[in-house]
Amino acid sequence: MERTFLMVKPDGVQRNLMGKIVARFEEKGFQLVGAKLMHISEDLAEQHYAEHKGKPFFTQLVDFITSGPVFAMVWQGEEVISKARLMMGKTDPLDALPGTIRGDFGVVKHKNIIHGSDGKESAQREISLFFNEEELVEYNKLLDNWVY
Ligand code: DGI
Repeated sequence: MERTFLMVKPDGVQRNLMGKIVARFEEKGFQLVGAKLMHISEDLAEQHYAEHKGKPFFTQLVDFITSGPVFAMVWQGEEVISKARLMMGKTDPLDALPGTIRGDFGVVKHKNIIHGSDGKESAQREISLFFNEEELVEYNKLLDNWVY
């Protein structure tokens, strides 16, 4: 079963959106296998956003993601990587469709509520950047028989 890394960014935490965001993925039928509220160090932020190093918005990105606690999560499910991206909506909340997290809750690109891995490789890389194997919980839910 596929796994992805999702993170409620500092704006989402401050705006009390953690519960609503978790509920969307739970209701879809995906399974939460790891979660923690944490502050991101500058070093971790730079590693996480390494692909954006050198871009004009990089400093703003690192400052923002380290500006308050984030809610880091690992979710599991069929095609969860691409489907979570669909549920998040486009990067710029003004382009994100209503019904998506960014489309429903965000207004500006640099405060777009949620991060989600964009492929298998980044999911693996980001999960291991943020979580130890012992922090991820393997379990069965009876309800899964009604989802799958
Ligand atoms: O995978 P995404 O989060 O949808 O988008 P991404 O990987 O291209 O960019 C990572 C984050 O960087 C994004 O969530 C918001 C921020 N960002 C991307 N492009 C811009 C930006 N921030 C500003 N200020 N300006 C941009 O052009």
